Amino acid sequence: MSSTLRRKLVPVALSIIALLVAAGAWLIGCRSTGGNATATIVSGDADSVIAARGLTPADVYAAVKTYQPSGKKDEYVLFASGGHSGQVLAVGVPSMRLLKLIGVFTPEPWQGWGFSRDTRRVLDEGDVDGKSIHWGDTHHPALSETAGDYDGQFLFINDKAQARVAVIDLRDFETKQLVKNPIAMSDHGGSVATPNTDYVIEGGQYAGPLGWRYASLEQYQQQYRGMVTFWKFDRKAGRIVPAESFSIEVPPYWQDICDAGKKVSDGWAFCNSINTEMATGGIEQGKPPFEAGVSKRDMDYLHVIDWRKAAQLVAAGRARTVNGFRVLPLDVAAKEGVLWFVPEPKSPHGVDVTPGGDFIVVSGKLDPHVTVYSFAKLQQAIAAHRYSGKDVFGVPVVDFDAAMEKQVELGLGPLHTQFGPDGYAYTSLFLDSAVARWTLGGPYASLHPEAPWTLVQKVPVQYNIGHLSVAEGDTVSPDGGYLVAMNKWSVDRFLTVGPLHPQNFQLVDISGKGPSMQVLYDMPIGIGEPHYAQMIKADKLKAWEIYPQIGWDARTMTADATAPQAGKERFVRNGNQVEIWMTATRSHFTPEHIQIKKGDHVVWHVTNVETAKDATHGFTLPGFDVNLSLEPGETETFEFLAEKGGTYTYYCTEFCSALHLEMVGYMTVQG
Ligand code: K7E
Ligand code: CUA
Repeated sequence: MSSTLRRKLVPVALSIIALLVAAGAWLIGCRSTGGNATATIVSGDADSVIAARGLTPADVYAAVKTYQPSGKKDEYVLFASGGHSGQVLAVGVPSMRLLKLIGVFTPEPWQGWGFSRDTRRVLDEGDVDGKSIHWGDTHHPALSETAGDYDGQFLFINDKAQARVAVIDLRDFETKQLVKNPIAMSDHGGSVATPNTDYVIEGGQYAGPLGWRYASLEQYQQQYRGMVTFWKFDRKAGRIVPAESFSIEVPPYWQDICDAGKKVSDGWAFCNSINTEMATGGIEQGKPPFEAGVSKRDMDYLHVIDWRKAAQLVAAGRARTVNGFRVLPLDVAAKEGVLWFVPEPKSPHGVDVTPGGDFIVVSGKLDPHVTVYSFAKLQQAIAAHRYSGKDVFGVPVVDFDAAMEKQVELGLGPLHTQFGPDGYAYTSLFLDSAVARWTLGGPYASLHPEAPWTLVQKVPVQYNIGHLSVAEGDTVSPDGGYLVAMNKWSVDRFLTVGPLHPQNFQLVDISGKGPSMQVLYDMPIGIGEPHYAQMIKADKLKAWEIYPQIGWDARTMTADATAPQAGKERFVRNGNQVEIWMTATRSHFTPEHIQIKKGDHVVWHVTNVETAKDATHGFTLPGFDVNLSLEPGETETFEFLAEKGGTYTYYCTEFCSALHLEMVGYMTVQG
């Protein structure tokens, strides 16, 4: 609504309200916040509230579709990237209630994430050249998969800024590992799980000399490179194994998004690229700026990768090492049948494999179409050497028409595509601010009455949608029903909270057929900026309600035999080395007095010995940057050097009981 229009409507709205109040209507209150607030403080029956709030039948439908009666649980959990907050959001769908903000690349004090010795050690695994980096730019979460279906065990997410990947264990929703990519400083095409989570794919973004050593931009074509990394995942250990992982060296084309093949295309990976121009910018020297240089060509290259073949070549010793990491050289990848290119239009962003693995859908930001490639045609073209040539690095370029199945016109700025169970595809339209529903052809054509490869409906979203996520939408058997649009702007949708506006998740009903999509719910998120999300059926998650044993170490996911236990609390001094074993229960710590001396080095363990669900205790030692979250059974450790004398009160930071304020102790440092 324009502000002029708003100014005109406010007095009108106010006089209507005055009329209703004067008439003794049930409207007993309203707020005005610049003209677009509807009265909410109304009493009476449902019909009265609907009338007073001016709700349309569509509004009422949206309300009853999303409302969860108190105590009722959601059907899906959306794991959404928290963008440059470095965190992950877990959101219940369809209620869009925020369940948890999982600390990943950034310290998060409520969870004690980064404020104990061992959580800090995990964060430190992401150090870059010995420097602590305590934030990340999270883009693409990936749930672990078994036979192409989300299995609810692990979640992976990348940090675009530093090319790192995190492993989150979904038994306790905590981050267990960070790995820093040893050969690249930025990533984007990840995280993507292969259909059995043998590998987690991390494609690069901005090219650089491998290992980010120095090389002049004059040497861009000779020295700069892209990469696609395959991190080996050990499901039993719940860890990525860098020694069994490898990268493929690729040209400095700025790889963008990757997806893994599935079913018929299992064993393959597909990545966009955006800078086959190899533009190097330099606007300040009168050269074309990156935005012009990078989007000069009509076509960039979809990278087609046979990763099983790459793994075989690496195992056979064909890799070289960069920073101790195995890298399959570009010339080997090009010659030995690992890497092909297919032209893709125009400033591509988004590559998504259909549930059967049979088509690869690519969007070009500057092309109103999505381009659909057939995996079968691609294979035939490769087998028959139907190439339009080679790129300057010797990589064969598959003839566009030989691999292309269809181009479907959808609208302006198509980005990402997801799939439903019914042969529908959903593509975000960034410039149109809309979600397009369209029909797949080929083996999916019989699933819907409309013509194949046809736009069915565009539903407006607010505004500038990036990714979208359909329930189980990245699996071999999507659920559909709900779609979440992740929008970059919200401009006029929410109360103003300063110039940094909330970002907006919108829940879209896709349960019907044909042109029946409807926006159900707006959810501002308190952090940003979201990129991708995956939505899993809630009953696939087998999260623990409580740790299995007292003295549980959430980093190793085992009981720690040396952890403090009730009745065995102690204080041990060895010269100026002090070690403390403390327990927490409602509503006291044992011990309550800690007396140390200036110059002591202290190692302090605390176990929450509770066995009741949700009986979490906090522990803070003020002035020492220590804040623990001790879930029932959990043990944590912190260390510090007592550099000066003083008196400190440690206390429980969770309001755990009526006598929570009394859950406290004194640490005196003599000296
Ligand atoms: Cu934001 Cu997938 Cu990083 Cu598109 S990406 S929006
Ligand atoms: Cu324990 Cu408050």
